[in-house]
Amino acid sequence: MAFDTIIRGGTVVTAADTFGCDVGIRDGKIAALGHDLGAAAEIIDATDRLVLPGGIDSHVHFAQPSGDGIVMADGFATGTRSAAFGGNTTVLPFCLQEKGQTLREALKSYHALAEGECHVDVAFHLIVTDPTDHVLGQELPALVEDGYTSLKVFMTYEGLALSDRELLETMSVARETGAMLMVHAENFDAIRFLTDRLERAGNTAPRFHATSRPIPVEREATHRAISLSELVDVPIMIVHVSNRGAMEEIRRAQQRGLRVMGETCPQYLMLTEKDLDQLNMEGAKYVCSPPPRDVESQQACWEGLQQKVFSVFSSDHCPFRYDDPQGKLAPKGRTSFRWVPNGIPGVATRLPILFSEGVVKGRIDLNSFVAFSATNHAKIYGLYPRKGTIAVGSDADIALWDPKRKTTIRHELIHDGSDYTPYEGLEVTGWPVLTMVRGKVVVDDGKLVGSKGHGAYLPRAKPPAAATIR
Ligand code: DUC
Ligand code: ZN
Ligand code: ZN
Repeated sequence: MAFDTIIRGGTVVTAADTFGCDVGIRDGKIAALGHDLGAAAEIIDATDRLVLPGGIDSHVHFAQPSGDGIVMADGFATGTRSAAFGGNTTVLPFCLQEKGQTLREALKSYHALAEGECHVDVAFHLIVTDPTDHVLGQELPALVEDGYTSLKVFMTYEGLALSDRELLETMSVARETGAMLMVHAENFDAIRFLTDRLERAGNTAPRFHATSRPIPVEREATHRAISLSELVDVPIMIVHVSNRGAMEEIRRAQQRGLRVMGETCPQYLMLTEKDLDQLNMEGAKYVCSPPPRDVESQQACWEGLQQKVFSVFSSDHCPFRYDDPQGKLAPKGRTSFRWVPNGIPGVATRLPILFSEGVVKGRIDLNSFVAFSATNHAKIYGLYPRKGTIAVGSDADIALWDPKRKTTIRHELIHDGSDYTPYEGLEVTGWPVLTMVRGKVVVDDGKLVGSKGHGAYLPRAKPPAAATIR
């Protein structure tokens, strides 16, 4: 038999092209694209289906420590399972360095949690919170060589935020090692100032989470991150951009020739701060940072995608259960929004939302959908061309989509560890009906057919996008 599997009769879509063709798969890789490919052990009929590169979600959080008494709703088993149901074949969760911990110690614990648990492939970004001389001088350069070729830094949060000096030092190491640097851009002091003032006035309900981190907080930090990266001459990725001000900062930097990239997420296209303003604690379901803004900000994020100011669309899946004292309804969170765990689930809904609201409604074309959902993630984070496209020699990571299927999003379709979806009741057109990871079908027509442990850890190359031009 020439092939293990042939996907027959579908329309293949890459970030560049759309064409009718069969896909021959052997040993987990794409071995041929063409017609009349001959025999295979298994034929998958893709008539009326789109054959897309499996989604790559380069911004998810699984099993991340999130504060006293708070437990993230997904570990690697449920998180990667939900990812597979959403048409994803690779995810990039974060490995958080806790204060006083070495990066190697942090990695050891995340690898132990992921080992044998994953349904889709996984690679780790590092989060540097304690940039000691040892971490920056020795550990980080060695880890980049070992395939951990991206890291995130925070400009806010107690225990996570770096000072400007620390940002510059960390950026310098990213530059010298060729790692991709991701920045969470919000001004810590401004948030603390506003939060204290709101609490003093008794404004503690979840909706004040949005009031405590308004647009200037994000815009200023985005501007500062860009300026600091310009001083060091290092490419950066501004993650989870929520509004026009921050988007325009990135656009201006790009127009000046700086290599500043941007990411936005479904919550900034679909939610607004009104979602946080609900009876009792219901608004806590939508507490994430930066917060959802308003309709004009949604429009700005669409423009950022349409005009390619943003290069990736990620979920920022950061799930907590709602009806749970270890989640959104933690006792302290009832006393103030300050203590409500930050983050919302979304790894399974990212792509159906972008497909329906973007492609079906004519805001972006199908090839851009593939670029935002897979190809650009692979290119920017050192996985291309093994991942992120449909080409001979690439891994057979494929999602079959029914572009016409109408679905009402319900939590029972999500298969994560949370107990709600922020998009409950949203009607979408287009749905991933089969997900294949390295030639093996893991989700077929709403059923999990793969098993834990098929997902592999992926060491990554240095991203060309992060290479310093000397
Ligand atoms: N930043 C993230 O990237 N995810 C969740 C919370 C946060 O602040
Ligand atoms: Zn962040
Ligand atoms: Zn995140």
